Amino acid sequence: MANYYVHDSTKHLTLIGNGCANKIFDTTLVTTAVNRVRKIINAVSYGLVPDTGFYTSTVFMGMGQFNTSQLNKMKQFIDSVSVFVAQGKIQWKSLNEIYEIWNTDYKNKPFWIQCAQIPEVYSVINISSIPEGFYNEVNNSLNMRDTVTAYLRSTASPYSIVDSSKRKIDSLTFTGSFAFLNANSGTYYIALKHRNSIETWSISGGIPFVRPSIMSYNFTSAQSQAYGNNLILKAGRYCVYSGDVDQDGVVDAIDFSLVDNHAFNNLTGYINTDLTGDQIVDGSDLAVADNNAFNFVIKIIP
Ligand SMILES: [Ca+2]
Ligand SMILES: [Ca+2]
Repeated sequence: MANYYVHDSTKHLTLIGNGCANKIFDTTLVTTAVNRVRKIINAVSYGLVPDTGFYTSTVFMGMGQFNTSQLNKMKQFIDSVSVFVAQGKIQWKSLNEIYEIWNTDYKNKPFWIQCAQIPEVYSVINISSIPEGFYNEVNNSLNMRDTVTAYLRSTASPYSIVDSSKRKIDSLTFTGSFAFLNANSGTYYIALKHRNSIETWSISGGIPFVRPSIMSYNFTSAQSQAYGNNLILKAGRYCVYSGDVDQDGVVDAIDFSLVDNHAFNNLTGYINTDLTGDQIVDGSDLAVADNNAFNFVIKIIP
């Protein structure tokens, strides 16, 4: 076994296999070991830990304790995580393969995390929302995935912020999984903020929230899903109003002039005046701002 632990001091590898370790003893329940794997998969998928690298996890038995009972547990563990392997969420790698990933694709660095650092108790709301300008009616998709911040707010004045979560809304499902670490069970408003949309709150009176659980809320299914019915219908889907470039809660001549200026200068890229999400500021963005300014679109909150 010793060879597996030899470190080549001429290579820049200094750390390997130091992820959340699963030690399987005679007394260890297989479900405990499997749940450890499930926890880190969930934490990655909900953005609670970084998803820009990979987590190496060692699964092993105590030295000198290799016996039939442990061998059987190891087999059960391997069978139990095969569902995650099939989903592409985990992979079996040799130490050599992990080293090669580290060596040839340095930007995808392995993370180091203790089992105890993986968040365990939190709630998730799968929130569906469409920024009006980003919605491509022909493809029934968003022109880009973009980041939205969801706040949980008290239903009693002054409607203070209880928790928040930032996720990308998927361009095909119009949904993001927002994890909330702090909020206790109760009734809250969801307040959605997006970089160039009108801030939009959930249905009057708030929504029930259970910790821990997985819930969903859909801002696209009906106009009444937003406080004050503050949504616009576009090709059968309700969208949050676009055009609040300066994020002051109103779409007006100031937003229009910001878009106008950038359109005149042919600006491109990830900029807030791109109301359609196609990375270009032009007449189509102006049309959205113009229309919503003309219609006095404002945020409507309790
Ligand atoms: Ca504005
Ligand atoms: Ca655009």
